[in-house]
Amino acid sequence: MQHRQLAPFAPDFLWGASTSAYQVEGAFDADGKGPSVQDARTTFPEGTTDYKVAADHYHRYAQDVELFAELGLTAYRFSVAWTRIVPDGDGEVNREGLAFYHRLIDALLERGIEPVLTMYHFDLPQALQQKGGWGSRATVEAFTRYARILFEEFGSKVRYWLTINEQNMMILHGAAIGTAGDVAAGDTKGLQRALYQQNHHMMLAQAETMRLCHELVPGGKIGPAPNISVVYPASPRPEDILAAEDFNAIRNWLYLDMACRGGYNPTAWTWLTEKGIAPEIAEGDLEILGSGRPDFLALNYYATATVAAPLAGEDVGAVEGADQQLAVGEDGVFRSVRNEHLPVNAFGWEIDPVGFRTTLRVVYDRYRLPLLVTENGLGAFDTLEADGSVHDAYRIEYLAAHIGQMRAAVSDGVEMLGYCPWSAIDLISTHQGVRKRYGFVYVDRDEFDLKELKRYRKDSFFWYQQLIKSGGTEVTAA
Ligand code: BGP
Repeated sequence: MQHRQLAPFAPDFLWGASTSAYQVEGAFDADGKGPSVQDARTTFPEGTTDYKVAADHYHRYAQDVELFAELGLTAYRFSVAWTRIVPDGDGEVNREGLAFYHRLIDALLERGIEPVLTMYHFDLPQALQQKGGWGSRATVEAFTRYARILFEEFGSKVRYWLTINEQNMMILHGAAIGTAGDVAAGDTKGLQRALYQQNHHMMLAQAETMRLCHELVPGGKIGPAPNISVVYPASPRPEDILAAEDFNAIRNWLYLDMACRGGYNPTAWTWLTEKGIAPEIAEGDLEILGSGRPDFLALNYYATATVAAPLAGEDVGAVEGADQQLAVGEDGVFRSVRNEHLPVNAFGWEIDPVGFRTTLRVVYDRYRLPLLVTENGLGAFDTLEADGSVHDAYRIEYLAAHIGQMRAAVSDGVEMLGYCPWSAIDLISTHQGVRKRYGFVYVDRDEFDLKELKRYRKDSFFWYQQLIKSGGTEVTAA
């Protein structure tokens, strides 16, 4: 649909940016913090850094918040490291960890920046992982207890809460993200069965947490934060369309149906049972799953996926794909294909701004809840010039195109709460090191040479600053 005139963004639309604790904070063992699964990782892709220092935001948060204020952010989406609050996941509470997030949140509030708090972003306490991680029901209890601590501690300051970041990607791509634990070593079917049991437990934890938020935080709003993008059929062939619907159910609706409707998506459930990888559902689980409801839906969007129906008996490749955006295949269900209509970035991820509009519309149509974009952005190799500038016209072009399509979605009738692109500041990628940068602010360090970790404003910083000032109406490419 072409609009004769585009609708404006609401005056209270949240213009934000995102980070996650383990990718930005560093200070991996400071002030009583316990190790997370990311700290316990012993292998990293060749030539890439670990997360020990990251962007050192833990020590430099005050300076970083100043930069966010100068950028004009009205929201900042960050995650709390569970291991700073409860170092072993279910034991003693670490006051120093709580104090750090109080300082951060207070600094944001003083500058009129709305904190958007993710409770868990890929960094399960290693002590819980050693006791079975999400495969164990005890982790549901540990998470709910941790959630209660956060609500009681920060409930008077934080209005927007996110439960679990990209639960669907932890299930579909856990090995690449570093969250799959030992199950990654198992056979394919055993691996999938273990992962979907973990998934079931995370769903329980999420439902309990959403219920708890409404009980403990007056006026608090909470939602899930999966990675959602519509799946296209490779052709108008009916079999391809069915394959796309199947992958839509497995990739997207399984997660959102559970969060919003409290039950398993029927297509996804049929696939799970037929394949023999359905989770065990204990007595009372369905009541718990039905008892939590989100107030909004957060979603991370990078690009769409495109799939075809597999040929009879075709081996469609590994179920565990290379990373979040490089799609997987499922024997007898779908095969991923490259979409020739879309360009790709330097890391092979397709770029699809129109797919962003479609995704927002489809999700809003299905669930009728306001949407908050909690990630979207371009990973690229940036160059710091001798004069301290960083010319990232490619990032401006990417963001401008996506914000333009988001405005079209608003004009289509989608209720949008805000937009928090990835990332506020350079940080460490999930598995491609610091060289894959997303930030508005450049952090001067290499994979193994930390230099001085000085901050520099990129061209995209000044561009986003202007855009925010204009209320999102000045969406111009570089
Ligand atoms: C999302 C994650 C983020 C982030 C982003 C970019 O899946 O929620 O943590 O890293 O993707 O991915 P990458 O770092 O792999 O480029």
